Amino acid sequence: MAAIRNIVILTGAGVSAESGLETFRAADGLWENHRVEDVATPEAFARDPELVQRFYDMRRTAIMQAQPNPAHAALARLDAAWPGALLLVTQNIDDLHERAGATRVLHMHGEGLSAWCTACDARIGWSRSLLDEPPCPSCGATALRPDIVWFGEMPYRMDDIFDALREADLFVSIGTSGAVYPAAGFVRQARECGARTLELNLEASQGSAWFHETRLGPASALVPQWVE
Ligand code: BV8
Repeated sequence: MAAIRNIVILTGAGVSAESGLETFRAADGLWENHRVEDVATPEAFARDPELVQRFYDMRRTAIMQAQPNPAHAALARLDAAWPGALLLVTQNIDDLHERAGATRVLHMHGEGLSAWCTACDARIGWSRSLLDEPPCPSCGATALRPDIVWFGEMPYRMDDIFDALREADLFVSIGTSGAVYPAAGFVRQARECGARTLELNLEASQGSAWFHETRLGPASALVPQWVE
């Protein structure tokens, strides 16, 4: 196999499942009988901000109560030891990769522990409720929203991701159903640029056909096995 220098890793909700954070599919994509796609949208926030803020209050609390699992720890070890390029793109809004020690992390769908001031555009580390419409610490406006990429919104740093996919020798997808774009299309882009593609997941995903190799099982077992 050709030498591997540049690695792109994509993680989804499945990598945090064993940390107790519910995946989107596990709840049949439902929260309080709402489809997540109907709550995680700018339209929902405009229509019923209180509902959306409660959704993210719940997510923020769950994130703070969760601990990294062996999959996060193994990826952090790889990140620290890997001499070549490594980009850990996560669709997750939790900070478990960072709390496990990973540094080359890119949150393409935003972060649950961050608030976005739509008045001054500041991103602020935020761990408490936004329900009471607190003023922005930077500009004082009551214009804070969850720093989350909702459906219909452009994910963060797509240029950096596409650059990394073009240079990748290895693309590894961990714990994602391959249901949401543009993340679900990364495997195809990487493969078409010559990367070897590996999927580590509990079950086959919508993108499995695009992977040279798929290993099925829990991330807490598969990821340390692959990293070692
Ligand atoms: C965009 C933040 C364009 C929110 C998220 C029609 C109308 C509108 C839009 C669209 C449409 N059709 C298509 C679209 C595009 C849309 C999309 O793809 N929709 C889907 C539903 C069809 N995408 C977008 O809207 C994106 N933006 O396209 O913008 C644009 C262009 C120009 C200018 C402006 C805009 C934005 C998408 C981002 C949405 N935000 N997250 C929040 O978290 O609250 S997405 C959210 O859902 C997650 O971040 C994640 O990405 C996704 C769920 O996916 P997974 O992470 O894979 O989780 P899931 O539960 O599905 O799967 C878990 C997997 O793990 C399973 O396979 C399971 O087997 C496995 N697993 C479980 N346990 C374990 C395990 N594996 C290992 N070990 C275990 N223990």
